[in-house]
Amino acid sequence: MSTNDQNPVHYDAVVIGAGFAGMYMLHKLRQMGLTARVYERGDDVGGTWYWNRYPGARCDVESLEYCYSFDPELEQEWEWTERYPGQPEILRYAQHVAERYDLYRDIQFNTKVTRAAFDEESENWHVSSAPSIDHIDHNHAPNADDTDHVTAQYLITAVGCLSSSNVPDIAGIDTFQGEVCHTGRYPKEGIDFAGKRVGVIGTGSSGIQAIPVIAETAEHLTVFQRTPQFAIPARNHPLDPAEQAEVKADYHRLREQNKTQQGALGARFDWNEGSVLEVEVEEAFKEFETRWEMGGFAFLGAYGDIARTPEANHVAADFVKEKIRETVKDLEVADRLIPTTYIGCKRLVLDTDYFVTFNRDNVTLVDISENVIDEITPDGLRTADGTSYDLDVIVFATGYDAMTGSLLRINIQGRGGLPLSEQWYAGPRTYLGLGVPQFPNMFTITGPGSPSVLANMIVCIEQHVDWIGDCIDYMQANGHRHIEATEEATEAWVDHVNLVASYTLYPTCNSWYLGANIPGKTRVFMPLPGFPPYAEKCDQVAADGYEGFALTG
Ligand code: N01
Repeated sequence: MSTNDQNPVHYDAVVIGAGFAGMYMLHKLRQMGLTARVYERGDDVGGTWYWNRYPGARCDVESLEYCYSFDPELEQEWEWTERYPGQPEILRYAQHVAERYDLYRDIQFNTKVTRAAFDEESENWHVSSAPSIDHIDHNHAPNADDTDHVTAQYLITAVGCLSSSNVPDIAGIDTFQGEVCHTGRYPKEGIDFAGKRVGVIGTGSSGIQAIPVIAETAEHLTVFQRTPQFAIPARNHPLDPAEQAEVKADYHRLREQNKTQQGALGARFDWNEGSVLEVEVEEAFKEFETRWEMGGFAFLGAYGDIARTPEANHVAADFVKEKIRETVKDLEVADRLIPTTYIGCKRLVLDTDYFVTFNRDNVTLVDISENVIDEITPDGLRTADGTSYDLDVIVFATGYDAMTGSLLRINIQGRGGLPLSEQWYAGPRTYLGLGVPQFPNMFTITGPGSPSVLANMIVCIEQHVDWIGDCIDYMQANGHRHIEATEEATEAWVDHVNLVASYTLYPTCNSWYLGANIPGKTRVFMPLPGFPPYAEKCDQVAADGYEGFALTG
């Protein structure tokens, strides 16, 4: 629907993003009898799973837990095929959901929201959008005349925490004559690596998943590593139909049990609360070995203090370091692959054949921690020591401007034209990760200050969408037109997030949780560890008439 400045169409809500958050939000708003328009940069639903089509892309949360629970029929009818869902299967699931609930008709694809401003006179959000120029096909030319304007009472951001790609500003990047891509903007048609010299820059979750698969066909793969990462085997496998049936027979129980877990996942694993420091190292290693064979995040559940206590963390880290040394034949290469951070301090990666890939003759590891990439050249790249690497393809697996990047690249203005970038100049400030002072009726699904990336994202999305729906219901029932987080509650919440994080080892390394991966980004811990107390707090706030929010109108 195209509208203009003079006569904008009005909706109850505008939702930005048609990933899992935006889709469920739209469904919820419709169930409540509200009108909504969803804007999406891509040409289909799926969000992160629409964009991340790189080889090996797979979720690290198990299929049976990484799916909606809001409709028992949906969770019963969808059959997952593998322990962890691969990108194509998750995208099919998202498309199935969009079709099943007839969501497509209210989603405007290939469109990016450029500006959203709260107008104090009309007391509505004014939202401008334009054709997306960076959508995956790169075939939609921008046209300023195409700009759409609509108004809405509520602005709901569902932009994802990891969707603003970080492509490092390396000299000469535009001169490269070969193919170049970022894992988070991977071309739909794919890339044929056969017979090519490929360079992958970055060894986080995306790089670690892509590297073994690319190595299988590339003539030569050079991995440019700035920081080595801990990785645990995922042990993906076809999903046993009997296991799936067993879970589905009592799905509700698993969902409820997951909500009692710190990460809102993995309730089927045994999470041991004991200390690794109270057992002999041999016994601890035996336990780690069992969990290593099991695969997945169960490894971290071996002992309760791994994420909190440096000495406990060292024991778990030593186990994984030993595994790396056992796996990688060239000891010098093994040494370069061994992380020096606490395990789990950066997001723990689940891998499939990552370390063993470095035994292949066609794979080279280049340490760029000090010997940085100086320049990208027409034929490849050159590192600071003067070595040139001839490449046909460069894959940036360099991550994201996480949690805030996707919000700040939209020109969002609150009361008095206050830009969100100004409100957040010293780092993101939210109340509950849901509301921002001076930005009335704006809700940020899985925003900074909520567990989001530290927990099962689908559980976090459902919890936020349900909370927002209840909140809007409450406002309508009580004749309120506005809700706005107070400064005091926000101040206290930001302090709380920092305090909780300080009890963990998370803030000790240069991770994207802290914004440390983006040059110049304010260093502040953005997500809140611990789903259960957070959900309880949100419930309490609602039960107390939205304590910490000002309700007016
Ligand atoms: O990004 P990352 P990602 N020059 O930021 C390096 C989720 N995810 O896309 O560590 C050279 O983790 C950077 O080095 P350093 C998951 O939550 C989930 O891999 O900053 N190198 C790092 O090695 C994950 O944590 C899944 O020193 C540069 C890498 O690039 C999050 O997304 C799959 C550089 C970036 O790693 C992000 O993962 C994929 C530069 N200028 C992603 N800048 C699953 O579900 C950055 N790097 C399994």
